[in-house]
Amino acid sequence: MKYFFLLLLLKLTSISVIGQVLPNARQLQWQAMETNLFVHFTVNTYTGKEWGDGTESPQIFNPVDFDAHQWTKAAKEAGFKMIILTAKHHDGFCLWQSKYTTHSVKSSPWKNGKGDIVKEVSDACREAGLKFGVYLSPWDRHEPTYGTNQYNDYYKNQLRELLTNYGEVSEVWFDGAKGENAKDMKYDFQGYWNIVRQLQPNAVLFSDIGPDVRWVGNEKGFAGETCWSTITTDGMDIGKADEKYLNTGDANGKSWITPECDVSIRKGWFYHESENTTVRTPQNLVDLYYKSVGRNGLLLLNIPPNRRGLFDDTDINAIKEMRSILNETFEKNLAKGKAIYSLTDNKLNTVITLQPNQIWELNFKQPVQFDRVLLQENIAKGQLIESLTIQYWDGTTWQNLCNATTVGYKKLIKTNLVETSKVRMKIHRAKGIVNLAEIGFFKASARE
Ligand code: FUL
Repeated sequence: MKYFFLLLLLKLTSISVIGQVLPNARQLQWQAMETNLFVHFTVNTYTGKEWGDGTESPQIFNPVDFDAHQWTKAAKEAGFKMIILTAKHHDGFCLWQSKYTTHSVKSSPWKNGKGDIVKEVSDACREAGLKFGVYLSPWDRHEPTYGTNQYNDYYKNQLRELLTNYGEVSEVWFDGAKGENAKDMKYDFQGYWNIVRQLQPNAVLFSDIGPDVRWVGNEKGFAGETCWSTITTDGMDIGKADEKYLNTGDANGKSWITPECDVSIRKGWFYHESENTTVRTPQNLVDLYYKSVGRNGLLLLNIPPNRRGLFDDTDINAIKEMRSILNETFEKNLAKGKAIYSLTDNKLNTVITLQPNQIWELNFKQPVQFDRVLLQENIAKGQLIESLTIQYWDGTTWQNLCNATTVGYKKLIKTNLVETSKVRMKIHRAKGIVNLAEIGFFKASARE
């Protein structure tokens, strides 16, 4: 009889895992980075445009004080883990010494045409212990073969150069934009991806619909309040995907493709002096963190270098202050030492399991004050939570603190400031037995 129950239990446990869509090691590592930097840099920095038309002279590209170490120092100090560089934007100008075109740094006055921005940035990232990624725009308004199928070969050749000559590349960003003059041409995305898998098997592939990570459906940097890592891409096209669907994902999606929330620290993606007043405040950046990382996404924040090739101090100070505020807010988890150790050890693979409708309670022993809640699932076992409620004890009765839908890698919830000695949580709906990895209660920094 005992064995019967044991077998039944094993069976139930495995049912909860069978059928779940799971992330692979590459995707798990990627999401744990949480915040990465995007860097948009090309001839647009010198023309004031957002989209170059390909007729710009390479002679205008001259970042006289360019220093990749200034970028990596800022990224590192502000806790960003990777820099993704626009090796080529829609204007077709290449920031590296490509063999396949002269429309590049080769024809610029910078370092007498001998410089290579991709090399300097990838080297500096390695030195600083940061990951390095590339954005290589398929849309190319300069290249004469663009619009014909021959262009796919040109693009693949350039991709091979970037993935062969610059050490480890950890992410490749495939933008879906396409020119009006390319109606009859099809980007060979599958062919591009095969090259990445072959040359950089650990690199994460971004496009609107994956295959590894997806677009979040807006350029404002926020994921849906309900945000599933799973989507079904059948019948979807890059450049034409349903933005709302990408934003919230799909509880029943067939593939694990977490959203990346790309957003610029300024109005535009490129540096324009006229937009110096649009740099986001640290508080605004903290809010973006809540709405991206805190909603099961990854924040990809763009900082465009200026004409001298440097990040502006305003931008650097904003990201540093953002990190300092986040560190202060999340420094002291009030559940530490009160909840079971595995829930506050910052490890996703040490968990407690919870059944839907089971009540989990935490006694702080003495009154504490908080206004932020953190939850994390062990996503290596899937994303399971669909809805939950947390309540606090006001001394007489249980009061609602917050409701939430999905959790996934991380859920951050802002609540009213409460003082209490007890909280309890009930998961109403879940796709199986939940692996709760972390729980936290915090008092926000006064600088938020
Ligand atoms: C878009 C581009 O058109 C923008 O210029 C920018 O690079 C953004 C990240 O992706 O599709």
